[in-house]
Amino acid sequence: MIGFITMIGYILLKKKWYDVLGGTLKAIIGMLILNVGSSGLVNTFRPILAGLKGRFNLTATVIDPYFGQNAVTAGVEETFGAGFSQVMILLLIAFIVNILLVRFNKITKCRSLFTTGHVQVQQAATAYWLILFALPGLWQGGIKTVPMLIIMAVILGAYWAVGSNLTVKPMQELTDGAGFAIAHQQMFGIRLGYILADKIFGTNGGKRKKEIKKIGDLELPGFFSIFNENMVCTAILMTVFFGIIMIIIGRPFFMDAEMAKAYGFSALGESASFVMYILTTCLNFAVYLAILQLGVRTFVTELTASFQGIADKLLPASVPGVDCAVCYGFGDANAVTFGFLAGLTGQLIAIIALIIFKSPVLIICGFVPVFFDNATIGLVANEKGGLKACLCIPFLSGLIQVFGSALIAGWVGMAQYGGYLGMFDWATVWPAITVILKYLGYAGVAVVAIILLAIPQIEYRRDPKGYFLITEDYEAYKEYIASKQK
Ligand code: ASC
Repeated sequence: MIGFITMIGYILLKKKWYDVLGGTLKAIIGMLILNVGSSGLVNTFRPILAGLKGRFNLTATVIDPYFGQNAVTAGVEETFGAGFSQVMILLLIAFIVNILLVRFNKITKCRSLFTTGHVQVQQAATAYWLILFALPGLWQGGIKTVPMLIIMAVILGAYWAVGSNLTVKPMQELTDGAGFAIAHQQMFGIRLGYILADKIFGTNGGKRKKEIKKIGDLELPGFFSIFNENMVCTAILMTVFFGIIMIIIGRPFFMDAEMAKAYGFSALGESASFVMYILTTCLNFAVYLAILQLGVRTFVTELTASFQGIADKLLPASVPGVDCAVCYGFGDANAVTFGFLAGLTGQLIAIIALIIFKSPVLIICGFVPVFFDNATIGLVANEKGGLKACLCIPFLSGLIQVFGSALIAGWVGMAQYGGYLGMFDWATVWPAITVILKYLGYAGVAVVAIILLAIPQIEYRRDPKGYFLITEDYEAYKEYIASKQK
């Protein structure tokens, strides 16, 4: 998808054929490098967190996009006998809704296109279940499923367009106008974190005189100065955190071939050292993060430069919405690690609370929500409100991810299939959408669509002059903001 968009963009810009080829290849290779990094992280650390469930024999729901997708597939098949193909049709129609909303952005004010394919699949699957749970009357079977898919697609497509649009401003500020938005699973979370960081910890939109101490500004004394180096910092903190978790899970679990197969890690040999196993596993965190950032650097410039062609000719004043990991190449690299650890702390406390209060649904943290949501939110929070914001806001997000997911997964019956998507927006925005649909029925569809589509209108009205300028010419936008503040 990224390669295709880059190619179309460069062709529209009338670049020479070899520039089109070179740029397209670089975009694709960069994306593949990014995938090596992010799937390395996911494949190495997801089994460890999920392993807590296997080790302690818990009946628990893992909040994780992949577990969530399996749960939905199993559940939809059992309940409706419907296959996954419907989910793919839903995805396609929702994507068309997103394109139309951006194409007519003079009216809709939506400026960004969702391009993150694997996330679209996960979200289409989860939205399919949530909406069908709320409006079971939609289900007719056969050809009559078309109206149902269209109704679902309007909601999902509006969420994609409106959500990614919310991240335009935070991302332009973080990246100094790199020209992309986030199309992922915590888009409302990013904007909320941005607003809270600014209002509570920052300058409140320039109204408060305050020097923001970002993580990069901290001058750490002596020994601590090694934490200024992103790779070292990540390696030490991750070894401590995951080391403790791996020790709690214990050596026998990691040697168990059956568990290794069930959770997808490579089993520890009879004579291998557990200490070395822990060390190499944990140090790999820094490795994958470095790979991921290299991938981002490789493709971002190609994608955003070529997207200019699409923005000029096909979708005016728009930017591409990309994977959240793309922003990890910007801002303070250590904010990624701190945001993650604060979020993990929040999640663990929330899980302990579920146990203490004997919640009928128990949650196990999944690596993807706990890392990718909170690292992203932490990065944005650090930029607006400094270190304190980078710790407090992801912490809060960690609590919300667990409580929100426990409520919705228990309510809609996904918990019994062992997984729920669990990312920030899917523990907040989507439960709210489900409640509205459940209690207002078909009128709820209109209510949800109106609320979603009103959001960019409100943002536009607050700054009609800067709203499109921020994507079209960031340097001019900065001058405009500076002149406004004088
Ligand atoms: C997700 C998901 C992943 C990661 C990845 C982050 O939601 O399914 O594999 O986040 O996109 O780079």
